[in-house]
Amino acid sequence: MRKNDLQDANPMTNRLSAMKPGVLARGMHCIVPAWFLCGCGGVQSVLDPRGPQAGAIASIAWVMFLGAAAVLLLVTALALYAFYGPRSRERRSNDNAWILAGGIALPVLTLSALLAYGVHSMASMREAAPSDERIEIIAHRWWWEVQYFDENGLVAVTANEVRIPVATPVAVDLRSRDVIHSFWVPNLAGKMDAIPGRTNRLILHASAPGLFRGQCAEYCGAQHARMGLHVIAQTPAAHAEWLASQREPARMPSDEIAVRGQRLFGNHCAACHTVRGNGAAQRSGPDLTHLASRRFIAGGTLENNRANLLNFITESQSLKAGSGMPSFAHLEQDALHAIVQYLGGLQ
Ligand code: HEC
Ligand SMILES: [Cu+2]
Repeated sequence: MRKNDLQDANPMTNRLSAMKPGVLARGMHCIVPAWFLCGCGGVQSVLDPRGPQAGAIASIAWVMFLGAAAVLLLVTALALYAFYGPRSRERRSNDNAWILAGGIALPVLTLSALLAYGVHSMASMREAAPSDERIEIIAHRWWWEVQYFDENGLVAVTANEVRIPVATPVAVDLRSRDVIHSFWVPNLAGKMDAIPGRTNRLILHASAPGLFRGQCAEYCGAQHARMGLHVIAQTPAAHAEWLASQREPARMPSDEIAVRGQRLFGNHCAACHTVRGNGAAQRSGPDLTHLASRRFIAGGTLENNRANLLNFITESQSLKAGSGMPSFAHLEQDALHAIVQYLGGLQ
């Protein structure tokens, strides 16, 4: 496993590993204060909600945390009083009253209040979404297939990148092709499992435009850690424009090298990939029709640029060992360049 690849794509790992090991170890010895964790805010953090669903979850977390802290303080104060308080027999109060009040009434009241609050907040998370537009996400080991539907059916297919219009609740139906995965974009919503043979619905709702990282949250095999994704929330106008361009078939290659790349792609790659309009229509790997319009490849772990594309095609089995993408190190350099030239043109 090459450490640097992960660090490049995940600023959180970057920040953690940038700290000296001693600092991290010392941090673990004391109880890590909540604000220390907030320091990791922003990228993939539940403490930095960017939509109503994630906001409700963050509020529940804070209320539970403060409630638990208040109970801890009360119990600690009582324990200190018992140890160090006045000892005279006369001041001893009625033991049974203490047990009834502190052991039964108090927990029943506080826990019921927290439960009622939690159930109420959960209900507010089940927002209704417009039914004619939805997204279907199919989890694969170890990448995410993303299908966009409108009222007439399937519109476009992408991978590892989910685009949604801002300020609109979007229904996401989750399925799995192989084992149980879990879809989690902490800044926007809670976790939802993707289970083979089942469809689970989740609502994604971002209140402002942005790029939000997500991660498979259920251990699903060797490359589970490299099964990331990004959600891009954009203005409704930009979203409509983007969707219209994704709807189109792939661009035909214009220069000679890319034409050669297309032919090589047909020989070596079309058995697993779709490039709509160019003949390739297999689905065991990501749809590459508009590959060049995506920000990341390989489960959100590598930025999408020519160097990384070339690297991934030749070394996929060392970058993402065990994945369904074979390494193509045996191809000639100019053949690889032609393929990358072709892929780079798939806007
Ligand atoms: C045996 C099936 C198979 C063949 C053949 C294959 N691929 Fe793949 N490819 C995959 C799978 C599966 C993935 C997803 C890997 C992952 O991220 O876990 C993938 C991922 C990719 C990606 C990254 C896409 C993304 O959005 O993350 C690119 C680019 C790619 N393949 C290009 C190629 C090229 C070019 C060839 C031919 C030289 C090729 N593939 C041949 C199965 C295949
Ligand atoms: Cu997974």
